[in-house]
Amino acid sequence: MAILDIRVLGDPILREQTTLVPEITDVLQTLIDDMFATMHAAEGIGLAAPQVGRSERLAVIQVDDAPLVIINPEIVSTAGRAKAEEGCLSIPEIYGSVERPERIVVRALDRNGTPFELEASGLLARCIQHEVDHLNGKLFIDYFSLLKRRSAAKDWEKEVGKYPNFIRTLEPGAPRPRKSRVRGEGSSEGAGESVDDGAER
Ligand code: K1U
Ligand code: ZN
Repeated sequence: MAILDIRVLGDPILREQTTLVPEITDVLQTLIDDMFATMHAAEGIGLAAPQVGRSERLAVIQVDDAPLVIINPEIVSTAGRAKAEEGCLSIPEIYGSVERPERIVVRALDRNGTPFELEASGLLARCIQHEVDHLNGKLFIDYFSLLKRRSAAKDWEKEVGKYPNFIRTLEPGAPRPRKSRVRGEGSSEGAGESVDDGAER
């Protein structure tokens, strides 16, 4: 299995729409295996194809012991609202609270091409929505208030230089540094640039 490079904020692929997967091939199975290996190496709980430079409508998720593959996913119903902190493997060191539906039903194909429907709540529901957003070119920072986006943009300016050509190369076995969180709504900071990757939203 290969550990793939992760594209970070500024790479245009993160803002592109994905393409429906027309058939399950051996090449796709290898991509799925590599995406799981990459997600685990990055200590994430999800990873969508655009984050590894691919345009297939596909994501892998592992919130608990059960790995989940969603191919051509559709969120068919939602209920409730919940706010919780999120991070993104494509925007390292930036965190923030996002309000989303608390419960969802997702319809997708599994890695064998078999259709399924899954009811999810809590962190699993949040992660599925975050990954489906990736497949639509949307990022969790898009939900931030203007003030918070500006603050996150300042923080990202300090980080982005670590990723030449917007590529994050993972070193196998190396622990991921954890530090700052995005400041809250009440922060006095925030008069900087917006989190600008050139995308129109
Ligand atoms: O798609 C990604 O960028 C992966 C992302 C998924 C995700 C995390 C948190 C909420 C929703 C979706 C991550 O795995 S970020 C790293 C992480 O493990 C994490 C960060 C904050 C809270 C919980 C987990
Ligand atoms: Zn993400």
